Amino acid sequence: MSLQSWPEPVVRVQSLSESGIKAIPDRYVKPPSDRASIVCSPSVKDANIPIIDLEGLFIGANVLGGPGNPTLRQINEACRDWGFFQVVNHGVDPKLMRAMRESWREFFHLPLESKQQYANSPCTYEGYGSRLGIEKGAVLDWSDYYFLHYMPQCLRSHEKWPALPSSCREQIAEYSKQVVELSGRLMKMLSLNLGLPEDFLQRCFGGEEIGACLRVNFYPKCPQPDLTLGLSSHSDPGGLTLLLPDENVPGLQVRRGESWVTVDPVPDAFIVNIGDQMQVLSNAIYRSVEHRVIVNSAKERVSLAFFYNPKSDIPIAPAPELVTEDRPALYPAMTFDEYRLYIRTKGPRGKSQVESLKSPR
Ligand SMILES: O=C(O)CCC(=O)C(=O)O
Repeated sequence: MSLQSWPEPVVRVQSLSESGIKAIPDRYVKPPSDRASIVCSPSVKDANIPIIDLEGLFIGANVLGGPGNPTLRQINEACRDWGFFQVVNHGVDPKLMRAMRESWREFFHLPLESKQQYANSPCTYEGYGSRLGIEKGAVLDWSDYYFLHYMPQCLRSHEKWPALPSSCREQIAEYSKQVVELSGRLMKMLSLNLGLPEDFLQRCFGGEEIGACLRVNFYPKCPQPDLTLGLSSHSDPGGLTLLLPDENVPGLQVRRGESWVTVDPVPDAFIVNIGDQMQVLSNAIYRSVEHRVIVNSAKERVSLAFFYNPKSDIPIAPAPELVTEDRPALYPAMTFDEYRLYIRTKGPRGKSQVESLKSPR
């Protein structure tokens, strides 16, 4: 299989949705076991991922308080148990967050020709896209997206970011700067919670040379939401994800045992989740958890997923400090470049990749 081009002509889901079709094409119909209509078990019906207030936990880049700090303890618990949490009072400007989300909504509502000039290929995935994975005949998700690099600096190319709406490029730059700062603070908190020096995880990720990219997801209205998904179940391949959801339209579901919990977004919060690289580095003390997105017939949905990843060519393996006789290293070392080829080729597939890596005991 070649990552040079898509195996079939690209169909924009938004165009399908706007064409007024009453039934979705077979390409988008999921097998019954993957559909969103599976009822939640009563024990998780009212559950929601933890909401954590970061007020007063840091000054600038400095994290205040040690592992005994109640907020750090909450974060530690959330990383071990849910793999997901929402943060409020996180230091990123809420006005900028809202403006950024609205600019992207505007981008997706531009005429098709304006978006097509950014059409992406599976070679880098940068630009305007409508599928993940290059398997011919694969069942597809009900969404379009835009993917771009912010870091490393050598991959940042403003020409690959949308020129319209006119404020978009400037907003992307400022938003990404602020979200990278927040991610850096979270990395410190996670290091401390693992009993490691506060710069430990950042150093493992390559220090200043981390990777950071943004995927903006657009989920158009869907005439048969019960038959499909906006994004199939997956765990994120990278380090940490900071998601800015659509405030008014829930859609993200997080796996909880055999059930799925629909996240209720808190205004101006980020939804943070642990990615596979963090699961590997922490030797599975922290868990990357499967999630997926459901769609609906009444409202479109926009979300911005910011991925904070290790430098792409350094080997990531369980931290020796977290490997013991009782808990041997669960994963072999692998670079993120090697690791992400799996999702880029096969598309989203639950947790199959990180699980398949587990070293035989
Ligand atoms: O749209 C969402 O809520 C989640 C998006 C997501 O999981 C992703 O982009 O990887």
